[in-house]
Amino acid sequence: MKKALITGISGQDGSYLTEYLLELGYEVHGTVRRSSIAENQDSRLYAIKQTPLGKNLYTYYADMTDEHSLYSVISKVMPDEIYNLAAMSHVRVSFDVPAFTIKTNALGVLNVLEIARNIVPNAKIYQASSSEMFGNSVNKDGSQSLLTPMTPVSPYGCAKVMGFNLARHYRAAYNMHVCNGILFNHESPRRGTNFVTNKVVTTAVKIKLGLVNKLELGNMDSSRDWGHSKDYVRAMHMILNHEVPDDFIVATGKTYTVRDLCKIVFNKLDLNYKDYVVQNPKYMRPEELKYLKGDASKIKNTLGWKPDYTFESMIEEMIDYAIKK
Ligand code: F7E
Repeated sequence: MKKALITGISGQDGSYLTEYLLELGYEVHGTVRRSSIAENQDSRLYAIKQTPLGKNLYTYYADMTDEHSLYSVISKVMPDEIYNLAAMSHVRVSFDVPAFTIKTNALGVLNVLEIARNIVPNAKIYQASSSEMFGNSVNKDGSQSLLTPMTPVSPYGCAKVMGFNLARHYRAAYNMHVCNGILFNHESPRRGTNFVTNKVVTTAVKIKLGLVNKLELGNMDSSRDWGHSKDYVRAMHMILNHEVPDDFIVATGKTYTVRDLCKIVFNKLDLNYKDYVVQNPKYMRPEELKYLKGDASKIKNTLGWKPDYTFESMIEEMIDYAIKK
């Protein structure tokens, strides 16, 4: 039985990746951070633990900034594959807690790589890199590719650039199997409701049910390339199991503004977003990443990856889930 270790297993991607790997026959181990609300720590894993495959799932307390805790877990599990997903993942919040973000998202990567180099040098390591690394760089054809300059516009983006470069450095310097997946935005019903897709979906559903009467947003003109987390965790596994360690972009190649998102979600509920959406400066960022549209041709051509979901089918799944909830 192959052993995978997922840092940040309780997040959106961690939970989908857990299901995917358990179904492939892996033993899955993961780190969770202590939170004052016990139920929040592993709520996304609760249902998985109840299934027959749940017996092959193990979780441990650890923190990316606490190298002792990472050392304990890695030396105990001795994983064949490490998926480094743990991060402070909210870009707006990274402006409020910049040092914490850098410690977690950049130095945390160093902790994992350095411990792996000493204990499990042959483990395959996946680093969760992000389209936020590109900042406002756009190629002439209107996309971001592997050659696009990285000019991050947030503490989150700056930290992710460091993690990306550390991953490449450990691959080159120590001949380790370390890969970067540069993932563009990816969503699902399990997305936190403080990210824009699920904020729009859950609030629009509440408006439809008469529970609230407005939706407060920040910048509605920024554009994002939104895919589905389930498709993207499948890509992570493909990237890691390619015979040569390498870097890949995972994206849909389609882009929508936040305004388009509102229009589509409210239309599906027979509502007009203009009647409910108001702007609140509280949700604006000191510097905004304006436009993302990823060029995923390398992963499509080299590994044969393609998404199962469309933007519309993803939004419909999120709306259905919010209504049931
Ligand atoms: O914002 C705008 C906001 O927070 C998307 C993370 O997974 O993807 C994610 O980062 C856009 C931005 O995601 C609100 O200004 C307007 O332009 O959903 P988001 P993000 O910042 O793109 C990347 C790839 C990651 O790696 C990150 O970890 O929506 N926006 N009004 C708003 N955003 C939020 N959250 N809330 C608003 O009220």
